[in-house]
Amino acid sequence: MAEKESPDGGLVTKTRTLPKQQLKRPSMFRVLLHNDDYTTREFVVDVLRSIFRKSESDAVRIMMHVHQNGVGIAGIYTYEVAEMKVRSVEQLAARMEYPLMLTIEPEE
Ligand code: TYC
Repeated sequence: MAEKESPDGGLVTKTRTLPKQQLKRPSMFRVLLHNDDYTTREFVVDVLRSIFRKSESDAVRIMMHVHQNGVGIAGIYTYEVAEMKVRSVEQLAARMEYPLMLTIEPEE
């Protein structure tokens, strides 16, 4: 940062936008899947496979975890991607009239 005399005799510090900001890792967010009594197991597995790109065995494991514990992690994404995934699942669930609920929470 260069310092020089300003016309009135005071010191002026020149500033510039540092590229550091752009290089920082983006904040990441967990998409949480919540249990309910009406959404079918098959639908939850399908959603985990199609929207969250899980393998069949991971999808079944996550669905069973949520079924037994009430909540589980569907995936971890930037906020924009997490929001888009939640919206996609909400549309699919609404079409089937399932009350499936998802939430987004910051990692850490
Ligand atoms: N509890 C549901 C049932 O027994 C299955 C289910 C699992 C629903 C996970 C939602 O996020 C969920 N049909």
